[in-house]
Amino acid sequence: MSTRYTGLINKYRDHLPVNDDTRLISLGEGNTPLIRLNNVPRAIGKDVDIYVKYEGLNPTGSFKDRGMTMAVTKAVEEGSKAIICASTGNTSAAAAAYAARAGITAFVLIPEGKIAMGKLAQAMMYGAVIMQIRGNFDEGMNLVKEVAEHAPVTIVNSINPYRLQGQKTAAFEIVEELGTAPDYHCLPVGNAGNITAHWMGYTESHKHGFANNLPKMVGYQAAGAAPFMRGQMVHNPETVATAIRIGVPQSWDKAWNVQKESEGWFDELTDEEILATQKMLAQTEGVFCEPASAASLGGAIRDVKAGKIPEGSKIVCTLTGNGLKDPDTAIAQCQNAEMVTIDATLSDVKDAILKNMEG
Ligand code: AN7
Repeated sequence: MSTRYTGLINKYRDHLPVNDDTRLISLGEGNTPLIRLNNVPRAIGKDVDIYVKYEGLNPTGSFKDRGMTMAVTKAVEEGSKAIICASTGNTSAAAAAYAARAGITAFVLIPEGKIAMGKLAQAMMYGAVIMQIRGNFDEGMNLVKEVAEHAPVTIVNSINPYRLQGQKTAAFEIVEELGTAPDYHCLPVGNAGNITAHWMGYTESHKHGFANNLPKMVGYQAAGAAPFMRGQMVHNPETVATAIRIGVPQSWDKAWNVQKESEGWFDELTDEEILATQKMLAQTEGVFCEPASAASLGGAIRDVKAGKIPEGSKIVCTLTGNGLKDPDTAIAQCQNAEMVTIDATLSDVKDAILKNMEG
């Protein structure tokens, strides 16, 4: 029997809404590494197990692939010839790729000038029809909902219930690897679809007896785009973490239920904290995530230090997207990087080495 990994729908088909005749639209998504951090717990001097689920290693570089394989598989099964989404970048990249794979059209609405360069390159390269709107994600989302009533397109934002079905499989993978659910699961929150999907995954794992515990779910937002902290929608969201520059979360009620049921909480981080965490993770563990993703780890570290997450805890932080998606923000943060320009001579190279070995 072949053991070739062919994507998360095939692996978890007994727990997903497909049957034997369904044509699966897959790029081998899922099965991402759960990396145990070594240097971070040591640096903060706390006895905690912190794992990062590196979703940036999905085919288009973010967790969106988990939901998109499912949403596009069902759209094709139902006869749809086109999909549409509003996006801060990653959903558009995933929609474009899976539409290409399926041989259908992807329409994507993105906020002009506010998506990371790698994500724009992806949407262009995969051949989506791109509509840059003079407006933000929330305005784009409203337009998508409206136009879907007038045009033959399937919405593949996370209001499409198949998206969350696909995304719940990240929790299945974590339970399989740890043999249990973690004590705390921390995620960045924008539309709050992913935190909702993970809770679905954990509760299903629990119901089927794969895990005998449930995690507390903790959601971290960027301070300039933190409706869950304000207790109301935010009308002009702003943050360097453009992926989560969202003021009107589409899974608002669902995420509040997750918080209550799991006995978790929401919190917020400043842009400075987000960027500092992104850089620290790259430089101390060799893991490069995008800014939004770093909110999960930055928040977890702060809550561990404060004792809100007690010592002895097992913590999983989802790193939702790959750092390569946003090279501009990365380079802008590293202006003091150890980079020198020298002549192409042995002596200059040797001098540079010796100078940088000092101390
Ligand atoms: C890297 O692509 O909403 O709370 O349009 O790209 O489930 O919305 C992206 C969201 C976290 C937030 N991290 O997840 C989009 C979009 C990254 C993201 C989130 C997003 P949700």
